[in-house]
Amino acid sequence: MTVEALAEDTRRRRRTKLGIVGAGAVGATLAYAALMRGVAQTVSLFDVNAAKVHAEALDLSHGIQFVPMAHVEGSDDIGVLADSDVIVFTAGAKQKPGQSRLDLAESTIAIVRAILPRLVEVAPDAVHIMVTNPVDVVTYAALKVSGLPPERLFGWGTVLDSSRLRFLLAEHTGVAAQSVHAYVVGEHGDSELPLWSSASIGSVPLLQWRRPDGRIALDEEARGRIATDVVQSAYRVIEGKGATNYAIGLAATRIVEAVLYDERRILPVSSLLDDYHGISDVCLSVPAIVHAGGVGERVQAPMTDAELAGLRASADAVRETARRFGF
Ligand code: 6V0
Repeated sequence: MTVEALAEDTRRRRRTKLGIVGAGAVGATLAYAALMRGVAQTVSLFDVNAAKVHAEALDLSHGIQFVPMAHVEGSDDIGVLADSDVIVFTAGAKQKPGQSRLDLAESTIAIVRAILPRLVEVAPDAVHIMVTNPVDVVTYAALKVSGLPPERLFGWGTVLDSSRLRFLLAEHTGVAAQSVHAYVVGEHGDSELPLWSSASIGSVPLLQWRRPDGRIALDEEARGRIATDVVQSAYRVIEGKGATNYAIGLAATRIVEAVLYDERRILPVSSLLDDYHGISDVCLSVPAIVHAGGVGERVQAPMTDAELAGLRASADAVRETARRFGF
């Protein structure tokens, strides 16, 4: 990077404001990860639990000396999010052991109805990223409630699931997760599916990757086990510690950066589809270009007939839940 480019990058970071709705396990960890990476000049937290949001903001502020220049604020007044550039929505009930993400829909949709119009009022130019589960249904509901254009509001989707998939494939093949290129698409939930046919390790198609003894590394049995592991990952973390927070905090920070710095990264976010492989009018994760305006072009990933059938089934599952809640 040239000196001029570095200076411009620093200036941009100084002007930016990240707003976070919900200062729970996910919201507070996102704030922490964002501060560590120096994503924005101001990180603002809003939560209905005044004691909790003030305490989180204070705790984070006490560490400000050790991170790139930033300011943290927290309030139970939504005005604290005024003029945010990006707002990440994490308010909602926590997923309890044994509870599916769809079970959470009713309470979270009520929160969306109550808060979204106010958010649009205080931060009219923000890009909104939904994290609250069930994220695909919540994203669809939020679009309807807010009337925002579909590119300006999208869901965190399967970015974390894809990162879990890459971690497991990296473990299985003995290469770095950063060298694995693979996407989980569909619902962030039980009907999601990995796109095996287009995945690769380095420049080698994943299905052709061989072990040192020459055998194919990812036969059908191994792929099935890994796909199940990806879906079960969150449940296992929740069973052990009551919530998932670190990976989602890091992953959410990545997408915030893609928006704030107009990075045009391809990320599997959940957005409103319009004739994506023939699928329309449902929010679902597919690889898409994320930039300053929010979510851009959905990348037409090549799919086998079985993968396409899986994506269609996932779309039906999400649509059915949305319909159950009047959307
Ligand atoms: P948490 O720790 O219970 O925090 C939720 C916070 O939201 C609490 O502090 C509440 O006080 C607050 N809250 C509730 N209602 C409101 C409201 N009306 N206005 C403002 N704040 C409110 O939950 P956690 O942080 O663990 O999870 C939050 C949401 O993220 C849940 O829906 C999770 O299921 C979801 N996650 C989504 C993931 C994804 O990959 N999409 C991953 C992890 C969690």
